[in-house]
Amino acid sequence: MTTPSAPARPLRIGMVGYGFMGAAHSHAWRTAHRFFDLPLTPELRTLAGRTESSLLAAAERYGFAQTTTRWQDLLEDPEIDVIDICTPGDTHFEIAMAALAAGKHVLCEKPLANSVEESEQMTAAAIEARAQGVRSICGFSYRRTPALAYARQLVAEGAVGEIRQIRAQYLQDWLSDADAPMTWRLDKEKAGSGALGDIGAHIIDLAQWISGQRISSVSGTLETVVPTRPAAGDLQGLGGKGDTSGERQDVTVDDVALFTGRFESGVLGSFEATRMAQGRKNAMRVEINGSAGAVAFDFERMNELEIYDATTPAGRQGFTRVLTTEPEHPYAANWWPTGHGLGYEHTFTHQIADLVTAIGEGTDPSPSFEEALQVQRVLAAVETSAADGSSWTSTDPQS
Ligand code: SOE
Repeated sequence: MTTPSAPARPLRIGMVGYGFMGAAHSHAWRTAHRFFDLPLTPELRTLAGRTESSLLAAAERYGFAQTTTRWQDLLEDPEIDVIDICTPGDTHFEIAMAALAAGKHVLCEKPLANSVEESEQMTAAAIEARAQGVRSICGFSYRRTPALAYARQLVAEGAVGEIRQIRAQYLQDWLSDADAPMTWRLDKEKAGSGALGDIGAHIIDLAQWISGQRISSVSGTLETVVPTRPAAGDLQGLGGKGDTSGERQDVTVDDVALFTGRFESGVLGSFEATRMAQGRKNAMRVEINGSAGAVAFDFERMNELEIYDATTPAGRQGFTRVLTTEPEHPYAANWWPTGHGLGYEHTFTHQIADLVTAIGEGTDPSPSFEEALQVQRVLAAVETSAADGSSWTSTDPQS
């Protein structure tokens, strides 16, 4: 009889929050080392949250060894290496700052914080901590979708030629029902903004990452389509059914965010983020049109990338649907045989695999807090522009 070789040194995780993102992250921490060769083996040590009963149930389900209702306990535990922040945006600043000061590696959900000021301080703290070998990353998990990572590769290789236009949409419909109940995602104090920061942040990050260019100015409009919602109700997934016989509360964020962005090179991009797009469940779409071709992606078909080669002879031109499940595609070789697709959860597993590799190898993972701060600047500029009648607004901190 033979026994498997000893596991790599442990990397102990303390997580704050256990909602949708807590579930996605803990799944990733549990599985990453089973599919990727990692220098360290993640261990789910302590889960922190406010409500003891649901916290205990979540810890059991997700596989954490222990729980605490004080997130500060995670920082005081010398055995915890990483603080994973899966809470609403209004708590990111305090937890991340304390974690970095305590010398813990930090994974912080997106958007980085609820304001540029907080993001700037978090970034400064992350840069300082980096000098001590402390790593930090912001959870723009969609970067780890094989098709999107492949799109970036193609664009960098020049497959689309010079970029002419960028088009990005993030369409969901879980707020289409005017009687879906209030949630923290509709409260500006907690979430910072609405569709703009929740899902618009993803397409801003992706458009900048895939094109390799920053957005330097924006002109935008924000709209709250349903101004009040039932205060209570039955939350199912993200939306659900509100109690229409009771009190209604004000929605203090946008339901729809539309903006035009100008990239550093002068290229124009159009952006749409909405949770009101009836029928669109998680249609996160990015299209890059260049002088020599184009790439187009839709998360509702996440295992495919459409590639257009304008140099193909006329009559045979058209988008080619490439199944990005092959060993040649980013991350795919670690999973299933040819053609067997991946899902939403794998993007998080890839994020953890990359983060653990960076921690183990002593390198800096991306998206860094600097990159997340740039996204935050775009979000803030869109809000300023919208408040100012869609005026063109710079994302440059000096302007
Ligand atoms: C809700 O719109 C949400 O859960 C976002 O908060 C996530 O970032 C996105 O991945 C899925 O949709």
